Amino acid sequence: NGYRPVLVWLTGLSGSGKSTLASEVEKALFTQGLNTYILDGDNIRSGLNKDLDFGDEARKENIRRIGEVSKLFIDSGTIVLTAFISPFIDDRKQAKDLAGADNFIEVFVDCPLEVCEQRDVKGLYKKAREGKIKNFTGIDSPFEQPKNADVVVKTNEESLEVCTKKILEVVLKKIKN
Ligand code: GGZ
Repeated sequence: NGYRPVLVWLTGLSGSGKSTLASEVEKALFTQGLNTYILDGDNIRSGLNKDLDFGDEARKENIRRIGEVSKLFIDSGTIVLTAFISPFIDDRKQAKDLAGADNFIEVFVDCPLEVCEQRDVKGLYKKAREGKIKNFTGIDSPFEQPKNADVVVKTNEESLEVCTKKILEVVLKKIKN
């Protein structure tokens, strides 16, 4: 169908803006007539991965399965956008190897912990601080920042529009060659 299907992998803390950005980028791609699919906690952790919690091993397995599912979508010619914290460098690398480096775009949704915690859209940071949720990323579970992301968007400094544009540019370039 004339373009290269890619996996757009968003990584970042809870509340950094991954899902919002994925859906903005999807809208823009849709406008161009491109087929897309978003994988996020809402459609993966509630179903396929509902057996997994937030321990290190479970997160690893979460990302492994998401990588495999993403590959199937790519094979079908669909552009995939994933919005998971995906805190470990090795797991993101595994997804990249699975998709193939030529089909993979790593997007670091970079937002300081303090800002994510202030936003606290779902009140989860508060619960984590109170010890009501264990292993919360950024509080008592690690986040390994990407060192060579294809795109870095700073959602606390750049507007949603600018962040979306930055991602879109890289995606459009990649799918055309
Ligand atoms: C991090 C947690 C946790 C813990 C529940 N740590 O902001 P949200 O709510 O909607 O996104 C977070 C989501 C993280 O799931 P992921 O599948 O993206 O994580 S990972 O890639 O690390 O496997 C948050 C909610 O689930 N959540 N408990 N302990 N986020």
